[in-house]
Amino acid sequence: MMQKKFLNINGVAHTLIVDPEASLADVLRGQLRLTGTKIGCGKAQCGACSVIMNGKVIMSCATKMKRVPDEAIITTIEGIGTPTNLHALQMAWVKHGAAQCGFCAPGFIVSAKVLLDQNPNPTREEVRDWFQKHRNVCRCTGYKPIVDAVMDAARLMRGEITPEALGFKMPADGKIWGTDYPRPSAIGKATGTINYGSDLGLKMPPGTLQLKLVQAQVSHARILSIDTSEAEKMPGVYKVVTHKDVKGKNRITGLITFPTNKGDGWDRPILCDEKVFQFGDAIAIVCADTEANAQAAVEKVKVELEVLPPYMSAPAAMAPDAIEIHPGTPNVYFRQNIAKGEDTGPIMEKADYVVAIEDYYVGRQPHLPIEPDVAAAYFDEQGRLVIMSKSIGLDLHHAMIAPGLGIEPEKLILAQFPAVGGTFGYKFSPTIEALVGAAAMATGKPVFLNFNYFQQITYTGKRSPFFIDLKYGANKDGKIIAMESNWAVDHGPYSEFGDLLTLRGAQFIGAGYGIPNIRGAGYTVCTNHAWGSAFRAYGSPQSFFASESLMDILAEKMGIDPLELRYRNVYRPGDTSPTGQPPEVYTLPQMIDILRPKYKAALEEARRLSTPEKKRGVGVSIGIYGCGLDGPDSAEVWVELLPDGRVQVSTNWQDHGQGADMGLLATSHESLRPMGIKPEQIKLVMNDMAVAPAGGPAGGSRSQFVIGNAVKNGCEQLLNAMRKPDGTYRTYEEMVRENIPLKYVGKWTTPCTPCDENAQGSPFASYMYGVFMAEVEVDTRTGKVQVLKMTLVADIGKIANKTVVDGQIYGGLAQGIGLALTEDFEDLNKHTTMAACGIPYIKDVPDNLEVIYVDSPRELGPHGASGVGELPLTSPHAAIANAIYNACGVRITQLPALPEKILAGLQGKQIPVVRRPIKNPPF
Ligand code: MCN
Ligand code: FES
Ligand code: FES
Repeated sequence: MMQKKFLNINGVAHTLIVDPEASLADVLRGQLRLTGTKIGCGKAQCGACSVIMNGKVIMSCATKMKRVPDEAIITTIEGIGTPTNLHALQMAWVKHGAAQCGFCAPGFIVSAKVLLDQNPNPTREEVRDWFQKHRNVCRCTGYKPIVDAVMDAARLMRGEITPEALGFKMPADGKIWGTDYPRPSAIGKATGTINYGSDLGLKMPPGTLQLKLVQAQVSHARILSIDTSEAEKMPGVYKVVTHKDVKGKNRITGLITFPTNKGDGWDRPILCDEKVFQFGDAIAIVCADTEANAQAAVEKVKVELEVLPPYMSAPAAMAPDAIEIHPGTPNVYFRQNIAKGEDTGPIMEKADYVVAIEDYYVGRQPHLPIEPDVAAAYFDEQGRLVIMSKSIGLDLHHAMIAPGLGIEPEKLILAQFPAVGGTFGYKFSPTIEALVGAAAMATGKPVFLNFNYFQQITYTGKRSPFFIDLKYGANKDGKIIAMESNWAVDHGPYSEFGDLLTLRGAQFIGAGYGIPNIRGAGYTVCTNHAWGSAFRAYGSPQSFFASESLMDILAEKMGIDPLELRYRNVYRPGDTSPTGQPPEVYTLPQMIDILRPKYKAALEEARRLSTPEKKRGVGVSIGIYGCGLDGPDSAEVWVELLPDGRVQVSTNWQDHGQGADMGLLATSHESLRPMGIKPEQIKLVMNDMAVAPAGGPAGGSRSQFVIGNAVKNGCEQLLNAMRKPDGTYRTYEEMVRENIPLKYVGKWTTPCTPCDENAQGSPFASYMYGVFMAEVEVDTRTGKVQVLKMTLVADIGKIANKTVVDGQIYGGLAQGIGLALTEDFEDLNKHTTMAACGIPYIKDVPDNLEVIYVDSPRELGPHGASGVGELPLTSPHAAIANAIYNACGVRITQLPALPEKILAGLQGKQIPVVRRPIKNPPF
């Protein structure tokens, strides 16, 4: 039964026929195509769907049409301002980089509009209170840029500043490199006009099939039969696709590169055939005319299973009686040794100080982008299958899914949606690309699939937990002379990149210190919990949690200050990394010098303000990460002079929200600046394999460094071709007249050597370095920790865009706070919503985030730049754990540091821990 509604939406009177049970969000987006309003959690937890109704902020996902009063006055982001007529809030959002992925921006902006209507002169704390109350969540920005934007918008609305103050001021030298030039996609994001996957999905042509998945509800099982006959008869159903319809090998290949891996990398089905390996595994795809019809038919697919024991952690899967999850491949399928310098045994015996820890554990951190996973597929006019998704590795995923789908590589094109609402690395793995591909191939029709948030959480990859044992031996001066490590990686059921991740343990446990002698081994373990995918800082948060906690333990044992102990040990000329590589810069001592006075002041303040109920503490840590894929890493960029004098720069520098468009523009502009080009004369062509070459995946904080160098190379070739003997530059017409080619292929490869079987090598040509400081307050009655301030002294080389890098760091620090205190994906019954997974809301993240950059140009970096994306998440959580200990004497060994663990520690009880894995398993 439908209802007639009279509504005033963005100043326009609408008569609508609606389903009273439909949500306002669905009506706005689906019926009115007002796609600026986004749907994230779908459960009144994130505020992405916020709109204004009769002067109040409401969550439209949770507002049924029957509760929308007749003649309601509704304002969506489209009613706030437009690209050519921006509202003050939108101008300020652009200025402050408050939209990174931008998926949260419309919800925040409409929410802030009501705040400023009610309170034109709010304090920062009032702004924070407002967003806390209205549950506006941002996963990218760390919130600070959003508060900055609201404060500036309020100033503009009060007439205290002019709109020009929020615009970009071009410096006299015309240089945008290193400035706060706004990213090209900022206006589209702040106005809700740029299309994300779910928006484009609504705008697909008639006849597009809507897909829903039949997913496993158990974690480990043998499939006995799949019966689709009843489902196929359901209304609107076009076809139910199973593994039998997949033309190729029906496997996603992990492109295994390590010969000692006991698996073959062909372990992940596109659609399950013989076994279910984890909860949520896709068994069938219902293709129907509408989402509702597809969902109804999902219930009718009959799957007969023989349920097997699920191994939900590395210890369980390593137990001697555990069966092989992938028959024929042992559950412990890869071992990575590390051996640097001399045998550590005798050195430990002679060491003045020896400290050791066991089973340090960083859990299965969920990525929690606000936008759930989404993909579409269709055949183009050349008969090619085009898959659009949130992929951050288009060319990589192409190679991973083409054989499984059974498609000729040249017949498959991958592209990103125009905007992607955050991935933080989960999209380094293909997720639903092969599913939409298989459905399009089986039906010949355009298809569309959008996960809900439950699916996003339960069926995308997660950070892989590490269990780490670690020992340091130090001399009487506190110099670490030997390290012994042992680590087990719970990589879930799919092996893709699991060997590489295990190698990260060798590369980053103890990184930052010139430890001359190291022995250890890491093991990759197959389990039935969520498959391991990349997560920002991949492998390093696990590594640093152990090595940076042990650093504090050593300092305490020696009776010296933890920052000073680090100062004695950090890389100096002559030192090498755990992989035996000399660092490319030696900035860590200088960085500690910068932090020292702030650290002393913070300790002093903590002492002064501590009370028995609220104990304060300060902790520090070192964090390092490499920029690049391991070993030689390449990118390609096309640079072409266009007839109108503009230069077109094309590459796949995939954007998750980090600012690929800005990085490409700034780097191109700086490289082409000698010809006097303006930024608006550079045309970017990005993230579509049909029109742009491989830049390589946007992981490993590699893009600015690696793609940036290819950009520079291509631009230099064009400039050389355009340059006349007198030093001026040819026009397009002159180039054509002189028959000089207009298009140049820029290429660059990192001069790296991969690590050998002892993890020795030079895997990365540039690193990012950070010294973190956390200031916390522990409530001794509840065990709850509040982070009061985070400080990061950062060496990221030269900066391409200041607003972008600030935003990257604030956002990464916020994720570090989540990792330290709240975030987890462990319990399949509990950790199923954004809030239950522990996403930090604005009041969980301090407004006081301080970043200090050291100016240290990289010789190999494009215009001196290194990377930034992952640095802020390398070890902020270790600083927080150290600060908790400093505050109240409780040492948390397994994250997250939930209140109950801290309370147990305060009461002298055993702190609950995850089961311990078998040490040195047979291999
Ligand atoms: N940059 C800069 N100056 C430098 C280094 C980088 O201005 N010296 C800019 C670059 O131009 C780019 C950004 O900083 O806009 C990040 O650059 P880089 O460190 O090279 O990383 P990538 O572009 O390869 O991005 C990936 C990185 C990773 S691996 C993850 S995971 C991640 C991240 O960046 N996921 C993100 N940042 C994210 N930010 C958002 N909002 N959403 C994600 O999903
Ligand atoms: Fe509605 Fe999250 S609150 S989508
Ligand atoms: Fe807020 Fe990405 S910018 S979620």
